[in-house]
Amino acid sequence: MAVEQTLSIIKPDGVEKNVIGECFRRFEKGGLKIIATKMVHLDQAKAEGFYAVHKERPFFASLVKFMTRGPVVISVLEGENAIQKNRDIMGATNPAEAAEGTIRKDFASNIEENTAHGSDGPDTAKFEIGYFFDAGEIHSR
Ligand code: IDP
Ligand code: MG
Repeated sequence: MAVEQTLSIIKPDGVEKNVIGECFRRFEKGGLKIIATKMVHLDQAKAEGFYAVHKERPFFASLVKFMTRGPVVISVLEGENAIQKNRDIMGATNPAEAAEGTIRKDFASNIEENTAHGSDGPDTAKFEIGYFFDAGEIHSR
């Protein structure tokens, strides 16, 4: 299994619920390393660009409004099989379907305000990491 990097976002609802540390603890306990992190308040253009793949979906405008309502914590996570591992730690998109002990099961309010984002594959991870971080801000170790 290869060492991978993936993009994580603790969404505005997660920051509001004050569970940044709890999410970080779960990443680290799950074998992932935080190799870059920052708190950012996304503006509309930045959020729209990030979710451009969803621009035709009915929930796009609402999603962008949610993602820009307060600060988020954006991180790069590194580890063996990091992309899938992060998605396992987050749980299913819809918290009603998320497994016990996952971030979304424990903290998400609904399918939109679902506390965490994680890249869904190697190409997406590469795009998403580059969308938020310069190479010099990432500390692989
Ligand atoms: P993912 O975050 O689990 O990869 P995606 O299908 O890529 O899920 O959707 C991106 C984000 O869009 C979700 O995390 C969630 O915030 C929002 N979203 C997805 N499906 C719905 C929906 O049916 N209604 C409202 N928001 C949604
Ligand atoms: Mg996705």
